[in-house]
Formats: sequence, structure tokens, C-alpha cells
Amino acid sequence: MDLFSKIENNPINILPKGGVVNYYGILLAEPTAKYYLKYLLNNIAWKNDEAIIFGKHIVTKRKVAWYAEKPFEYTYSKITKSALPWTQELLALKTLVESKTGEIFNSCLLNLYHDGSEGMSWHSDGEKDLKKNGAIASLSFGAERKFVLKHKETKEKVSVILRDASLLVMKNETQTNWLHCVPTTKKVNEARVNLTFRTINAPLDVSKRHDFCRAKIHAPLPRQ
Ligand SMILES: O=C(O)CCC(=O)C(=O)O
Ligand SMILES: [Mn+2]
Repeated sequence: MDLFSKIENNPINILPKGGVVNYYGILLAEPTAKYYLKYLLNNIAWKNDEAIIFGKHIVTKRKVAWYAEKPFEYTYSKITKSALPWTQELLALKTLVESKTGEIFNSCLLNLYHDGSEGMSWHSDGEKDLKKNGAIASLSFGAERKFVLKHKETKEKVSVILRDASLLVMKNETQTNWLHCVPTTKKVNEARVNLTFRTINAPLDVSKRHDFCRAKIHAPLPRQ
């Protein structure tokens, strides 16, 4: 058994206290990872992210997309997004992540970092729309980027490099006690796509979207 399959089967909790962040290592072979990166770059409905910060409307270079099993609304940084229905490929990746982690997810927030000049600043994912202490599974494709966690009180930092096709899961009290970020870097010139599978508990207002039955499609097993 190589190191990666060891990590994959016995994920390592990289946090010393106050939560669980399990790193599973690389889940997919290189050709499959390349296939998904290309698929995600070309087929996801990417939009620049928006935020209201200190009353100012900010539009990021980084792009985002929000998909779910129902047209859930998700509000963060004071902007509300309404989910698009799953694609077959996203469902296949959700199935893969669920089988590895034993968790169930109903939504996915995707981020596209075109290169190292784009990152994500310190935050925690504790919005009221999300299941409290629910697991958040982060699957990465493309360029390797550093992911840093910082304890809210002690300021202790823990970091991990998120590699192509690797999986990391944050759960339990992690969002209460830790912030996380993806720092910008001059060393990376390639794109990275990150998928965070989440559990949203927003009630569904079906009157808003009648075309959502498109989401009821067969989920194939992921290509290996
Ligand atoms: O890109 C990443 O690895 C992190 C993304 C993230 O923290 C988020 O979408 O909330
Ligand atoms: Mn986050």
C-alpha cells in the first residue's frame, strides 16, 4: 500500500484541537483528474463572486457557482445565491466524496481561481443556512494551493497543500473555532477549481423554480 492509499483510507486530522479537518489525499488518477478539471472549467456556470464589505459592493476576479439538489438559497457576505441543478459530473463527484467520507451532502459551492493572484481571505463557513457543525468536503482540481487554518483565539496556524484531485473534510466544531483561507501566491500560474460539498438547511420555496426537475438525473459512478 502506498502513502496516498494509506491517507485515503485513514484520513489524518490535521487540527490539534477544537475541530476535525481530515485530509484524505488524492482520490483520482491523473487522467481522470484532468478530465474533471477540463469539464469544470468549460461547463460550470461561473460568475464573479460578489460581497458587501463595510457597505461596499465588491466583485472578485475569482469566480463561483452554486449547485444543489433543490433551488436552495445561500447567503454569505450579504449576497444571496439561488442554486442551479446538479449536472451528471457534479453528482458523480458528490457520490465519490460521500463514499469516501460516509457523509451526505445536498449542495456544492464551487470556486475558480484563475491563477495565484486570486485567493480567498480569512473566513469560517458558519452561515445560518448551513447545517450546524455539518461536514464540508473540499475537493480540489488543478494547481496546488496552500490552505491555511487559524485558531480564532490562540491564532495558532495549520496549513496543508491541496493537491490535484485531493479531498479535505472540515467537520464538528471546526467552523466555530477556526478560520481558513487560501493565500495568494506569485508561484502559481495555473487555474484551480475547488468544490465544497455542503449541507444546507434552507427551506425550499418551490414556487420560485419550476424547472428544477432537471436535477433528477442518473448519477453515474465517477470515472477512475
Ligand atoms: O478553495 C478552497 O480550498 C477553499 C474554499 C472555501 O473556503 C470556501 O468556498 O468557503
Ligand atoms: Mn470556506
